[in-house]
Amino acid sequence: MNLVKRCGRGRTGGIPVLLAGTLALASTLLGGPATAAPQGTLHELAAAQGKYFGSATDNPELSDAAYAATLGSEFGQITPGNSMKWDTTEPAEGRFDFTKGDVITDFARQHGQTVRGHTLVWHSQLPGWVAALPSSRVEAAMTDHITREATHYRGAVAAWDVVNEPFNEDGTFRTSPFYSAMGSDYIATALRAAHAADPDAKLYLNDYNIEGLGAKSDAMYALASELIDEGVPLDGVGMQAHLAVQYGFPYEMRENMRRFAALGLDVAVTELDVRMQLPADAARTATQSSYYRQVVEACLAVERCVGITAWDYTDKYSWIPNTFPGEGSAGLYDENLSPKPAYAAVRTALGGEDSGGEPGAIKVRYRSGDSSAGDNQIKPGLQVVNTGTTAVSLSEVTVRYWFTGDNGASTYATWCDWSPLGCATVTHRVAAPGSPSAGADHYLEVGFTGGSLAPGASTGEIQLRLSKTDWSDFDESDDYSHGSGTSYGDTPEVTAYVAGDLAWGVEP
Ligand code: G2I
Repeated sequence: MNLVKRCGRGRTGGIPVLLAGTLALASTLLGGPATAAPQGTLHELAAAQGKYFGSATDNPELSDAAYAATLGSEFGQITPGNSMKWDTTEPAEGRFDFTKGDVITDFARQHGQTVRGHTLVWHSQLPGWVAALPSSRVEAAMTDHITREATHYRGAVAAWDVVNEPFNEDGTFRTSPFYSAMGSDYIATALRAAHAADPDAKLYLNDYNIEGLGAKSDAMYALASELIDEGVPLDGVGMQAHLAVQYGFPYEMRENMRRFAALGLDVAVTELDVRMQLPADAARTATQSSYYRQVVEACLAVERCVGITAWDYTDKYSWIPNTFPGEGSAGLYDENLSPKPAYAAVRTALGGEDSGGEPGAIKVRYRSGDSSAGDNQIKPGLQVVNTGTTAVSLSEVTVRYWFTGDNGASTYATWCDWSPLGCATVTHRVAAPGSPSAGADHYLEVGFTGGSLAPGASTGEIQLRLSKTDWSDFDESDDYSHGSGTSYGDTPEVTAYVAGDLAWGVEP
């Protein structure tokens, strides 16, 4: 839904006008019920879009009646947080115990939920006896474990995280008893064993920090491509999505999902939570809501994204405080099992475009930093200003400065020369639109790794620069966004977007 009324193109006139939606957004950010959000549980809203919405759970929590009631009603899928891990299911070699996992699959059956099995092969929560095996015995132990467990849960588990967390942060394979014994072949061996035991289950590789484009997701992509080429049974990739408001939102999550989908794989968001430094405050809470919302939007935008699982849905049973002291508040519900603003944000996002979401009220001010419109560099100065009444999460904001590449190289270098935010916070790249228009066959896209813009606040000046890689000259005089003014003014020819929706200006 484009809420920006397209006005004249003059540099002084034609300031875009923001239309409705403000009330619903304000209510969402304040944590009240989203005014225009449709009825239905998170899972029902997701199911209406062809996805599931689920939660992790664990055996001790199920005795908490209020917790179990919401788990059973609001969510259409559950993942056992611990009950199907190797240390629980085969604590001693050949001694299998599926009692805890069975409680989870029973709960799911009683509540009409699907189950993601988690996890067959993982370096962690692995009983000591596996690491103590001579490497010549590891493969047989692994295939036996997979065979027994996947056979036991046949029919009760819709998808398996067959191998969990195979990569280091730099994209190299993580060392584990399996990798040490078999090299990376252990992954194909594990997938084949799982497929033999349960040919109907969807088989996944699952990892964290692979939500955006980067070295680790490149490694997962390369592995998945190779496995597919070799005919290894692989159905999907799980992106855990343990996010944190103090870090940027995963870079190009949608694009990343799309490349896995293009391999013919399903994608699932398997362990979503968004932690923050405590105490939670308004800005952190707003950023958290926007991260949750962006994950939902990414999944909705990619057909092969099958669903989202929160890890766990409530702060009451979150793993975060134990692992990251001083951090928490990562879930959709608070410790008292009350929904948080993030819950409303997820509902709004799941309700689609007509549920009252507003793209955010921002404007762009621009000045030319160029003394010459005919030299080999373009030097826009930009400011983003929040013109609304609620905080805007900068990680959702992108700005496009439109120009023509003219003759010479069609590859570019871009720089942030100065910004009071710190240039490390500012991302920049040159891209080409699907179809070029007059004065605009390229644009400089500026984004932010994080931060929040309070109502009325400005990012302050961001001094940007770009050149072609062959340093040939531009003719900026006909560029769509180019102006010659050297002091800042509102500029609708420099467009801005919030969560991908046009929020300011007029596109060429
Ligand atoms: O660490 C967060 C998740 C990252 N991806 C894989 C997931 O399997 C992992 O889940 C968490 C569970 O949510 C925690 O509940 O995995 C942790 C262990 O790696 C789990 O924590 C463990 C505690 O460390 C143990 O002290 C405790 O005995 O949970 C165990 C059972 O409550």
